[in-house]
Amino acid sequence: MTAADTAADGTVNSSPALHPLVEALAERIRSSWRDLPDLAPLAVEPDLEAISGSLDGEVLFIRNELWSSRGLRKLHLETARFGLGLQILHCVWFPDPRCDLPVFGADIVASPAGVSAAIVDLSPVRGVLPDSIAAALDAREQCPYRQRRELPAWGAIFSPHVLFIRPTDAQEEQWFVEEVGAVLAILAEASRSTPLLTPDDPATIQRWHGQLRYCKQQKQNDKTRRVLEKAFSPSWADRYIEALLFDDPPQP
Ligand code: BLA
Repeated sequence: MTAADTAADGTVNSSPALHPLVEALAERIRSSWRDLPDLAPLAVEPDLEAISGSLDGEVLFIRNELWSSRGLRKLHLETARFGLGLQILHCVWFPDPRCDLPVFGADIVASPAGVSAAIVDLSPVRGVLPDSIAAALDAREQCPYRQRRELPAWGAIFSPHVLFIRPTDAQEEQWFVEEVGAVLAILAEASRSTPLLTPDDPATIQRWHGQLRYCKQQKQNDKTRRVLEKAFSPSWADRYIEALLFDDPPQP
């Protein structure tokens, strides 16, 4: 147990409770990667895997889980609490550029005032989504969420199927979890059957450039950087973003 696990009033808090939506979505994501082909843990620098401390008198922690599987080079799930009750679920599945697959991304921002942002997308890395994936996304039933949100300018990387909402009740939160599960099932299925091209194939190189652009655009989200800078420091935030969240994909 570390000092961070004991609150000022002496109560012990070894695993701070996460918002039910963050917890439920994290579980759904873990169960989605469990039966992917060739699933293997991905090495992560030990000081970036589990991070704990305190901020605003609250326990602060980050948990990072990283895997790879056939056709997907980096499956990343981060669950975190950053002080003043701010909780984040951040998840990106980066494809192997040899495989014609989109990037899966999801983010949840929750605070004591409620969930302000819930987003999920399969984002194209060559202009458009593969036809079979677009058709599968189109075939889903639409849920009548009450509050849809506008994307920021850097969000031009997202597909026309992006879902960006502020869930207004437990029902909508449940729809969102189901929807992420369905999107991941579409990607998981495609990752089993999509052929792997050679590293020097022009299509591989094009998709690698698409992932570089995805990371570049995500790094323009100042809201993420600001939270990390306040909880840690500007240089720590920079390393975390550049080395873990949106590190440039290695050349195929
Ligand atoms: C917004 N992201 C936010 C916000 C915060 C964070 C505080 C503002 C909340 C709001 O607008 O309601 C913070 N997000 C974080 C932090 C991490 C994080 C600290 O992931 C740490 C890891 N962001 C992503 C991914 C997507 C994403 C993968 O990391 C989408 C696939 C999207 N977050 C995203 C978008 C916004 C957002 C679109 C709204 C930005 C805006 O409106 O300007």
